[in-house]
Amino acid sequence: MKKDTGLILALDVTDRDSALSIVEDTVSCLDAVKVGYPLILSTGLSIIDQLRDISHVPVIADLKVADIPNTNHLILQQAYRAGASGVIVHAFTGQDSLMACTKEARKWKRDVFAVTQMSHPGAEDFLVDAAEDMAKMAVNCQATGVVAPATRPKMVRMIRQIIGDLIIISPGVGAQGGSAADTIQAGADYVIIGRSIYQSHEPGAAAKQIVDEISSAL
Ligand code: OMP
Repeated sequence: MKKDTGLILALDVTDRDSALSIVEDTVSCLDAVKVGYPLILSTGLSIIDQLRDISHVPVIADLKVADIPNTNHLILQQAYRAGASGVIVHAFTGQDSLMACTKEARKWKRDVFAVTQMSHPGAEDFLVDAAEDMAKMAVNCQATGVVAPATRPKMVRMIRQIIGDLIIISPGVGAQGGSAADTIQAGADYVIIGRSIYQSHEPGAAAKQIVDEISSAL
């Protein structure tokens, strides 16, 4: 994924026309589009190729894959076959499951991002001390990068120290209370932003404002 603006759009809408129109409005501000269950379940996996065709930016499939190694490998195979440039997977399932994902990613020469800690308050109910080990595991398994919470810049900073030059993609800016500038300054490479952009009356202007904030934080 080539870094230019530092912004990944989380396209969590549930109809194809809105999805295409939001991407058309914002594409000049985007390094990638992330699609997850809301859009894939409502439109089908073909949305990945369609978004790539109209935007010419990578499309990341946020499938939060969390299964046994064999099932993980089969899921990633389908996502890459559908045109995903990268897939978001969970790390808490352990080394063998994550290794199955990174092996599949290497086969396709695509990206895989492992979740270290989620951004919402409930992420602190369990696994609160596990983020550091999951980040180390992402390095050992040769993941492309990790997902780390923009709602906790200290955590982003800590994860950056562990993972060296692996990529950090960071959700939780805007609607969840995080700041793009703080997250980038803490060491994230990209922020992932959904509602603050796609719920705006002017998604293009909202995306531009965030890109300006990111570039002034660098
Ligand atoms: P907004 O809160 O609307 O900006 O969207 C954030 C996006 O990032 C959504 O697509 C979430 O599913 C996703 N996300 C998180 O919010 N928190 C996480 O810890 C991990 C993700 C993710 O993996 O992308």
